[in-house]
Amino acid sequence: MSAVLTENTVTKASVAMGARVEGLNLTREMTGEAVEHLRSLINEHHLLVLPDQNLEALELERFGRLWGDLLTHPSTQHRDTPHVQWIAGKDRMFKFFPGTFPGFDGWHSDMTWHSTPPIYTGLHARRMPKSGGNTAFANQHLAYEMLSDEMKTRLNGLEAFHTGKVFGPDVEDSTHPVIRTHDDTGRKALFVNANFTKQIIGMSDTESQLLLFELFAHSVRPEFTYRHQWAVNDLVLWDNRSVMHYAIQDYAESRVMHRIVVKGGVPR
Ligand SMILES: O=C(O)CCC(=O)C(=O)O
Ligand SMILES: [Fe+2]
Repeated sequence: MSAVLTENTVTKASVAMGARVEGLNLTREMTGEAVEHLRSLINEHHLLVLPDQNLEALELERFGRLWGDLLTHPSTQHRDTPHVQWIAGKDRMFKFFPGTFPGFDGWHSDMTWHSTPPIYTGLHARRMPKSGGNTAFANQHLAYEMLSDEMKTRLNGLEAFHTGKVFGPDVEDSTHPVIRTHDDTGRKALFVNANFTKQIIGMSDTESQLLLFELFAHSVRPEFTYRHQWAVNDLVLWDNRSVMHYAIQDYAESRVMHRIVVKGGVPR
C-alpha cells in the first residue's frame, strides 16, 4: 500500500484531542497532498497517532522534514543523525528531572526556552516497559477557552520568561507571550509551562508565582487531557502550539523512544 491517505481510517483518540490514523506506511514516500491532509488533521485534532510504523532513525528524520526544518536538542543524539534524539529510560520510578519537583516530569511544551521553539514533536516508540511509561497530553486551546473572562483580560498582552538552564549553563533563555495565537488556525492557547516558565514579565516574584501556579493547575485539568498508552512502533506527532505533555515516570524496565522536533517561528 502506498502512503496515500484516502486508504486510511481516521478515528478520534479522545474527547479532548487526538486522531488515530491507521494504515499509513511511512517507509514509502508521501505525496504533498497526503502531507497537507495530515496537516489539516493535526490542525483540527492537535495530535496524531500513527500506529505500526517500523522506521529506522533516518526514515523518521525524512518524515520529520516533510513538516519543516528539524532542530537539534541538548539531550542525547541518535548515532545515525543529530536530528533524531534517542531518549532512553529505565528504573525511572520517581527519579526523573527536570520537573518542578525532582523525581517527576513537569507538564511542558517542548523547548519553550528556545527563541523559535518547535511547532511539532514526533515521538516514536522503539521499546516499551511491560506496564507504565504512558505520555499524557493537555489541550491548551481548551485551557484558554475555559478561563474566566476576567482572567483572559488579565493575561492579554502579558509575556513570560522561559529558561533552558535545566539542560546546561549555555542553553538559551527566551521571552514569549502568555497567550499564543496558532499560526494556521488563529486559535488562542495558553503558553506557560511548569518545566521552563519562571516569571511573568513586569510582575513581582510573588504575584508572578501565584499567577503561574494558578495557570499551571488550570491548564492540566483532566477534562483537557489525553493519556497515550504506547505500543512499540507507535509514532505520535503533536503540535506544541496547542498541547502540553508529561512523560509519566512509573516504570522499571527499559523504555526507548526516538524523537524529532520541527522548528517553528517566533511565538505570537
Ligand atoms: O518520553 C516521553 O513520553 C516524552 C518525553 C518528552 O517530554 C519529549 O519527548 O519531549
Ligand atoms: Fe517534551
